[in-house]
Amino acid sequence: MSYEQIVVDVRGAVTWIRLNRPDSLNALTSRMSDEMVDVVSSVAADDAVRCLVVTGEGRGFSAGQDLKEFDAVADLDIERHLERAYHRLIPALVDLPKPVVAAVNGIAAGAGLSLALACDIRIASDAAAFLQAFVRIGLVPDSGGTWLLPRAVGYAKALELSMTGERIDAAEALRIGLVHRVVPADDLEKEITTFADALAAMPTTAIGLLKRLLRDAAGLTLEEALAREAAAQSEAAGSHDFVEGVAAFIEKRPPDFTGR
Ligand code: LHQ
Repeated sequence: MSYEQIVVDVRGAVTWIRLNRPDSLNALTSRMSDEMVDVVSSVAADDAVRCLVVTGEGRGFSAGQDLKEFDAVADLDIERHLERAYHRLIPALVDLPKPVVAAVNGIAAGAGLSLALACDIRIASDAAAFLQAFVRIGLVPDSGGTWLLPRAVGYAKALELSMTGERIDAAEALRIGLVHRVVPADDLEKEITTFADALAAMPTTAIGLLKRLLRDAAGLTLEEALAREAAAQSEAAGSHDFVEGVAAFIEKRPPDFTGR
């Protein structure tokens, strides 16, 4: 597939997706969503890729659904549209068994915020801002917004942000746990590069497994969670990286993980 609305950049073991519709603050179209799903499935299939970064070109991360994409919103089959676009894209990122980092360079609104939330780690520029924009246009959160936001900031804050559609800045996003770190805008690329390279050098199999464990644990009893942990631990313990991790510890040297 050739990409028209995103730029894909492979830098060593890290693949970068850059949303590339800066004039509309990277508002999401069906085409853009298809392109991202295509990259994520390639990343999933390629052992050489051990981290994915998602960022935006220009002053926006993503302003959410492109509200100008449809001829007439009143005639839109919204359920079908959501299923076709977001119900493929959001799970593809959440379920990707590799670390995914959002480099939130600017505003993240509506489905654009869901996109950031579907990434495992969010590092924001101090110029970023966030809004659960749906209610401002008479909609409810979609694209995973009801599932992802409370997991990041807790139920009470998620309800407040969803009900008010309030815009918050990067400092407030950090305070409530919506992002993991805030860095000066000029340093974002450098900071993300360092962080993503470090994640890509980690034991990728274990990271993929622990992502799934944590995603699922909230709905389980303790006994069920223990059973899932034990099954995943058997898988992790079967990896070369487990053998290497223990050997490196005993030999008092840094581990050389391969992701396998
Ligand atoms: C945009 C957009 C945009 C198109 C800025 N679309 N052009 C799913 C299924 C189906 C339908 C509906 O939705 C969904 C899920 C959702 O994501 S719903 C939420 C959709 N997003 C929004 O409602 C956010 C709309 N945008 C805004 O409120 C503002 O643009 C924000 C607060 C994001 C940024 O404000 P400013 O920094 O003041 O920028 P701006 O408003 O001047 O925007 C710059 C340009 O980007 C402008 O174009 P223009 O040609 O006038 O320069 C906007 O029209 C365009 N743009 N968001 N979502």
